[in-house]
Amino acid sequence: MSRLIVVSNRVTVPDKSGAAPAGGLAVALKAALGERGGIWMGWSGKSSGDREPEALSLQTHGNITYALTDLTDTDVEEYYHGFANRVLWPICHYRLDLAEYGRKEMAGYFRVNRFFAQRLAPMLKEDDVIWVHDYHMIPLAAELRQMGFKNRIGFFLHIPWPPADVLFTMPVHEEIMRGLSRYDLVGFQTDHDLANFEGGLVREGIAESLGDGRISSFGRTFRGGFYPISIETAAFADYARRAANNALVRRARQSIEGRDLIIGVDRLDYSKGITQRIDAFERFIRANPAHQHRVTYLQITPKSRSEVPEYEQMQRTVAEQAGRVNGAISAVDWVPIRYINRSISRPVLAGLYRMAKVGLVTPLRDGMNLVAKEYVAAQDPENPGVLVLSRFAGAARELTGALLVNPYDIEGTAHAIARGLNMPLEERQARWKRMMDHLLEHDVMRWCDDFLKDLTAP
Ligand code: ADQ
Repeated sequence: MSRLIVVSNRVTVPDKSGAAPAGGLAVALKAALGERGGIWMGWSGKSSGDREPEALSLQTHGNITYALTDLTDTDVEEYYHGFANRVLWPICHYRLDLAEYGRKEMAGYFRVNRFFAQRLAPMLKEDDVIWVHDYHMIPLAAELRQMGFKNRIGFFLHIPWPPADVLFTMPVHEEIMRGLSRYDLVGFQTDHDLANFEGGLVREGIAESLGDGRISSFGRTFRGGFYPISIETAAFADYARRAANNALVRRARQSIEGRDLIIGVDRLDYSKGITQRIDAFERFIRANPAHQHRVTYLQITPKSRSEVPEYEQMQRTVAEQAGRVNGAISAVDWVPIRYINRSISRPVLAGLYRMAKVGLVTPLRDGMNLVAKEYVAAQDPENPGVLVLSRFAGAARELTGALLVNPYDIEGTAHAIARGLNMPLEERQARWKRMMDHLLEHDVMRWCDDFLKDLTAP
């Protein structure tokens, strides 16, 4: 079996004990790398200031080598904050209004990808299979091809791919699409993303669909496919079952004093629809006086990308909004919204999901959204909660037992919260079982195997 080389912006390096990393993606990639032996390369997350980064830092655990590089301050600014997070992220999440184009940033993005390719090249063997992850690394295959590498190279995009009219607002859209055509397999989360990609290329007259996922474009034939990412379903369910004994989960249960729990868990990001969700919760409370005093909405939201101005602004907006709603509808003995800006360990998270009667997952746009899948996996089969899910999350294509909502429709979401809290047990069980059966079969290992099987197919 050929070695596997994984390249992604950030790398999950095991701690000194070699313990399994937290998070399904890291677990699945580590398993795939362990089976074949290989390298996981990416950015260390550190800056070398204005000096050229030193040689790769290599750490070997079993048959996996973790290869990390620092980046200069300028690289971090242009490639990461500038182009990846302020152009590609908003565009792929349909936020034309937030994209900030700058020639410097675009050039920095392509330059850093060339740098990654140059650092990776000396480690590559002829029959290595290379799997590149996410929007930070789109031009990597083109760089490697230019250096003469003929290896199988696959790409998986974790975020959505927008329709042509959105994508084409980006000045370098053609270079980006040419970059994707240098892979052998380009994987998206859903059939919608794949259709946007293929449709955009064909509409521009720069590609031909050859059927069966094969696309001919920029002088090459490659394949497109969709591979919905998932979680370690059985392991997560197990965490949740055992979480009843966790001291923090027990204290959380006591503290809600028998009220119904509604939970939201997201990185603080404008794509996640947090402000619309708080509005919907307020609307629900005002429209349903019988639920006043009887529900607690727990929103767990670790800060992310605080260096990017839109995110810094959002931190303030959400905190103010939660404060304002609490000020308006709390009583002396009831605070409806608990808003937490911290990361929570996975076992505790699993226990909190299980306690919640409603899981609110209402992004305005999301590649997949693993929180939706984790919420389902964590439920008690005898008494499962209800998932209220945005139709604009990739997960909505699979989780058909959820109450699907349009997150822009505040009243509709408020109505779904009420429906979830009042849903009879039998209906909850039937909806949950449909989703759980699907997730047990389609877990993250299956996602990884499916992608690699197609990438290595003759
Ligand atoms: P993200 O945008 O980060 O991922 P998501 O899929 O929801 O979004 O994954 C978030 C992960 O972080 C979940 O596993 C969740 O449990 C964890 N998490 C969130 N808040 C937490 C907290 N307070 N404490 C601890 N853990 C927390 C991107 C794309 C998604 C896609 C994934 C994977 O934007 O659409 O599903 O990659 O491909």
